Amino acid sequence: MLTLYDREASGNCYKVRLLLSCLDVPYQRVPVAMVNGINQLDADYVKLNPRRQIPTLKDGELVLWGSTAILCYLAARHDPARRWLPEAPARLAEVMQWLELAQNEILDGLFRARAIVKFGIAGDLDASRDTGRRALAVLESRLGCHSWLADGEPTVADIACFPYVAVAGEGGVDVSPYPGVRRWIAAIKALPGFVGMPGI
Ligand SMILES: N[C@@H](CCC(=O)N[C@@H](CS)C(=O)NCC(=O)O)C(=O)O
Repeated sequence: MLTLYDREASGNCYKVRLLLSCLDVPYQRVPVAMVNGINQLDADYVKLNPRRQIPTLKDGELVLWGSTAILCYLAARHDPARRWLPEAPARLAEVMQWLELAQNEILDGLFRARAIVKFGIAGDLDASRDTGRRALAVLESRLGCHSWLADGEPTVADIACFPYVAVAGEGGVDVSPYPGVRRWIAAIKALPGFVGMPGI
């Protein structure tokens, strides 16, 4: 049985829960508490994840940290048709391109703005909101004329970018000026196996 160390309100953990649900893979959850913006971790957890972050996934002896690595592992391991993580070089690279956006402008912008507003984490709120809007503009450049980020069907790119876009309003960033992004949010919510998180 897979074990996911996570927290309900964490979008990075929710990415993993969403893919696991879409793939219909069973798993157990170990909740990690946060106090004043700091994960409450014991020494055993830090051995699993020296970055002291969540999510962490355990699959037997294999331990993985970082939502991107975990999503790619799960898609490669549990989707033999490789729809969620295509193998063709150009399509794989397109997926990676959006995974990069998810780990840069989306985290530096939408994630951080929400963390500042909702969890009192330190940071520059205006700069984070500006970065978040830049991320939304990049997404809109694709989603204004395509259904999905990397191909004609959903991939881990969509799963990785979705959570902090869907809760952008919690950080004071409005998605209404981005019609392609709004349509894509609705399309993800309609996926078989979709599960939400608080705020979505
Ligand atoms: N790049 C990492 C970011 C993970 C991350 O920032 N996790 C947050 C919770 S959503 C965390 O554990 N923050 C506590 C910390 O960084 O000390 C990923 O995608 O998994």
